[in-house]
Amino acid sequence: MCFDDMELTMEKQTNVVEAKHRSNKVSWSIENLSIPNGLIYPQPSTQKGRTDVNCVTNWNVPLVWEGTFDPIVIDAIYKKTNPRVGVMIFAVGKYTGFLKGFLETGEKHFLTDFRVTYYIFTDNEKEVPAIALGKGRKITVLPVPSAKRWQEVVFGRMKWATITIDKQIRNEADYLFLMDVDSLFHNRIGAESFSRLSAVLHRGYYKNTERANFPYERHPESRAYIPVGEGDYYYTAAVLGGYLEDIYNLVRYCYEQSEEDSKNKIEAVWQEESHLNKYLLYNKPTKVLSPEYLWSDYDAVPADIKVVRISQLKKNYAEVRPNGGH
Ligand code: UD2
Repeated sequence: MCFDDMELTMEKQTNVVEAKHRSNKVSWSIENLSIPNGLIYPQPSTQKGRTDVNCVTNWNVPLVWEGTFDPIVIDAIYKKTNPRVGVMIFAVGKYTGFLKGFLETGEKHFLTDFRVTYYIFTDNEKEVPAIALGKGRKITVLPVPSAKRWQEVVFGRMKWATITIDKQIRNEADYLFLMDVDSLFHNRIGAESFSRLSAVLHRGYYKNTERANFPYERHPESRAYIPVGEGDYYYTAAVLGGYLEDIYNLVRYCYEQSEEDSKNKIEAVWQEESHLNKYLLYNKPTKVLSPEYLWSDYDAVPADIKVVRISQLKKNYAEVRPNGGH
């Protein structure tokens, strides 16, 4: 390698966007794709399948839509290793009012045959409702400070998730989700959502938006900056999942980058979602979930969304957020 090449390689290395303190611990993983003998399910086809949407990314991982998996087969594969699933949800201030609906519908539709712990981060433990939970499922309440601005809460999710994984969750969960609480489950979310790192396409930008128009952070001063001309998709920060250590690397990255911005008095345009989008551009998810995995009651459901699995509720922003506003 000549000197110029070496310089180029070194420059490239310093440009790598990844968690500074990457965890290299081994977490639970899917080891093989075996299923129990005698499982009955329809024969899969090599010719028929979804043709109205793209079911694979250009880095060749699945883009998951209804009709691209068989729930019986995929649940059987993952059920075998019986992962301990954690769901981190924040309910700070008035958002505790969303817990009941989220948990009750989660019990009907979310990984129903799996072990699940809902980690509820809240400033008001008394408002956590008592919900009848299925076998192997529980709630753990984690206190966090109240906030004067909603922006503090959404950024704080990355901070408190990082701290709490280190302190507690690492010993209790194999697979972790981070979800917005102001939503209801309407249909199955199962093992098809599992992968090392699974991210959801934001419903607002998934089919008709040029990447130059994605709401990425465009100020070069911010650590979340993505130049025009780059980008795959725009992902929502409202639903995320992955192996524990992969989620840890992601939340820690977003936390540290937003701290850097804050030292420079910068707040990225879509807060933690902007940092998340930067991370996922350079650390590609191993599965991309269609907007079936987070729709919104504000929007009509188009023909390509055959099943709404979770939908964000309409909310009175002025009423629920400590400082109002959109
Ligand atoms: C968008 C994103 C959200 C986040 C936010 C950041 C979608 C569908 N949602 O949502 O994930 O990236 O923008 O700008 O893309 N929360 C509280 N108390 C508060 C405020 C927020 O507990 O006072 C929690 C709660 O879990 C809530 C979540 O933070 O579900 C996201 O906040 P939001 O729902 O107000 O943000 P929203 O809907 O604009």
